[in-house]
Amino acid sequence: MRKSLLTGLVLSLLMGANVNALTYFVSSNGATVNSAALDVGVNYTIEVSGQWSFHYNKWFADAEYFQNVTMDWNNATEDYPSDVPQNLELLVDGQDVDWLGTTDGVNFADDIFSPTHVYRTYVTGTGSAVQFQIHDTFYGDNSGSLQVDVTKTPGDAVPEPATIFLVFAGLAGMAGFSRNKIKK
Ligand SMILES: [Ca+2]
Ligand SMILES: [Ca+2]
Ligand SMILES: [Ca+2]
Repeated sequence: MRKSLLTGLVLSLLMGANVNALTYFVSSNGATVNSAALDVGVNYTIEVSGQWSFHYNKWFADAEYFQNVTMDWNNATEDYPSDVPQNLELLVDGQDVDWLGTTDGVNFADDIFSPTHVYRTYVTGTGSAVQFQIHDTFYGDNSGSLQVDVTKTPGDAVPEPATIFLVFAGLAGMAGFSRNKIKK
């Protein structure tokens, strides 16, 4: 039992060191989704696409904007109310994100509504997973999900020796842990 647990931990560590491109689907039912562990010091692009609906398919929202009173995207609203910026959007690690929008699919910038509903943000890996969740005050009338793609940002150098060292440090730590448990 302990051996299989240890094997699982080792495997997840090794797999975490090889995150290149991962796709997740985050439901509008409020469930949280954890990514694989992101490599320490490596820069990742998080790209979100799609839209989900609230109030029984009357209104739609994407990662950052949502439809307001006219029930169409011509009246896309970024933050409402302004003091609750996390309302109706995709949170990362429980926090509101200034999702970068695009009108040409190439350049991404803050405070831009994406007609294609594609948004990006950038994070640096810490060795841990990042968590995604669609935030709402009432989930019972929602449907749909957002697609989240996590990829290594092109052109960034990968600190392989540091990553390998961390994996071995983790293995050594676990070996010490299991030895101590056996002694008791
Ligand atoms: Ca928003
Ligand atoms: Ca936001
Ligand atoms: Ca709702």
